[in-house]
This record gives sequence, C-alpha cells and structure tokens, in this order.
Amino acid sequence: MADCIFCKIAAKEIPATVVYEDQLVLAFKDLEPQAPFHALVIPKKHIESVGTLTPEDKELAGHIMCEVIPAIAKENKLDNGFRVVANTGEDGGQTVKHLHFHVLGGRSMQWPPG
Ligand code: IU
Repeated sequence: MADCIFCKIAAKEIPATVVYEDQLVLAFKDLEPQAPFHALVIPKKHIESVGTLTPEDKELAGHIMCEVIPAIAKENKLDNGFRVVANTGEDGGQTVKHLHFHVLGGRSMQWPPG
C-alpha cells in the first residue's frame, strides 16, 4: 500500500535491521525497543491488523505463529520465554496499520499490560 511505512520497509525502500526474512514475511528490530530483544514480524503483503485477517490468510498466519516466531525465538536464544503482542485497532493501541507481531524478550514481563 502506497502510504504504508511497513510496506516500504518490506520493499526495502526504508532501511531496517532485519532479523528474519522469507518470501512471505519480514522481521526487523523495533526502533523503540521495549525489551532487550524487540522485533516486529510483518507479512510482506499489506494486511491491516488481526481484525482484518480472513480464512484466506490461514496459511500465512500459521506460518508466522508456527514457524517464523519460534525460529526467531530460537535464533535469539529467548529460551526463558518471550511475549508476542498484536495490538489491534484503536482500543488495542495499534499505531501502525499494517499487521505486526511484537516479539519481546530478554527480561521478565509484567501483567496486565496498561
Ligand atoms: P503498535 O503495536 O502499532 O503500537 O507498534 C508499532 C511499533 O512500530 C512501535 O513499537 C514502533 O516503535 C515501531 N516502529 C518501528 O519500529 N519503525 C518505524 O518506522 C515505525 C514504528 I513508524
């Protein structure tokens, strides 16, 4: 999508520190890390949020959850645990309207989130 910053990152028009990439997915370091390890996992195709996923995205969503995120956790030695967050829509605190999963690790997390 023309005005989407994460589409531009996926297209390498804007630089990012990439931690994982395949044909469907890119993961890169968050510019404002909230934990010692903080990456964002995005589909290369534009999807707005978890709220707009459809059954057609099943394979992609499964790939992210079942393959990409575990691989990133393993590669970055998040053996003691980590948190996956998908802020969704206004009340969910989503600021960038391109589906992304935060992967945070390297410290003990608190609950509930604010
Ligand atoms: P949110 O879930 O939509 O609030 O998260 C957006 C995240 O994207 C947030 O943690 C920002 O620091 C991060 N980010 C980034 O890493 N690079 C960017 O160019 C932009 C936002 I814009």
